Amino acid sequence: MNNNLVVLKLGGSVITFKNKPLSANYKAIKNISKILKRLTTPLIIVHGGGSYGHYWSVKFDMHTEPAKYDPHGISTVHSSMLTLNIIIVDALEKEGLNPYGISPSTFLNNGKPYSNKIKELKKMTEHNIIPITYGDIVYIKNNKYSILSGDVLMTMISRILQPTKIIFALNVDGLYNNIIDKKIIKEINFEFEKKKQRVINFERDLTIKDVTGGIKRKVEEATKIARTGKDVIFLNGLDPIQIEKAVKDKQFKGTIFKGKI
Ligand code: IP8
Repeated sequence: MNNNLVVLKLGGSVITFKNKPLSANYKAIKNISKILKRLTTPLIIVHGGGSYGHYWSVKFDMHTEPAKYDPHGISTVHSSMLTLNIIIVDALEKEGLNPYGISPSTFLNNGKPYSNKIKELKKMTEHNIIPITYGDIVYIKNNKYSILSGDVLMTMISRILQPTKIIFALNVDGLYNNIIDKKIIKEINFEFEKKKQRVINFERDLTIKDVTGGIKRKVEEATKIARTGKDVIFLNGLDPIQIEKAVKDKQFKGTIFKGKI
């Protein structure tokens, strides 16, 4: 089935300055928006929390395990994510695109993916809308909430919609095989996984802790998606021409997790 659909995760380290609380990287967001304007493929965007959601999640001690968190913390984390979502929506609108921000709570039922709702995202893209969802604090059940990472949302969306391209935009060029010579691993396959080679990246997250697990979580989710048979691409969102190249099947700088069932 050719779905002709791109799902793009904009990492928090690309769209915000993670070492400065509540600071969006407007320039990076604008540069990405300009590139997205040049694409014609239906697109769904997921974005991370960066110095918005992660900052407040740490302050209120909120995590990815469902628990009865401080209601003020729940409200604060969620509203900070709405603020960041609006910044991205505004930037895309300025480029003449038609973004539509959606809270990820919409896709959950008792904390589980609600596939009919996720399928609606695809329908929206067929009529020139770009749905933009994000990592957030979400209601699970029995007064319990949890932080849902945008990386986990990528897996949920990819499993249900089977996109043609699944891209994680990071603040580095891809995954490196070691920290000294900084050589990008071009392709990761299951043989690679078996060797348990270490992958190291350079997300410089000096002040704000990443409550959803940073690069480790991304690698885990990319591996889960690759197991469904889909390739997953890691590239540098601060060099957004790489997004255009990847979408247009041109050679790009980055890492591909080869899909294999
Ligand atoms: O940055 C986390 O989303 P992520 C969202 O995609 C919050 O892991 C609220 C911390």
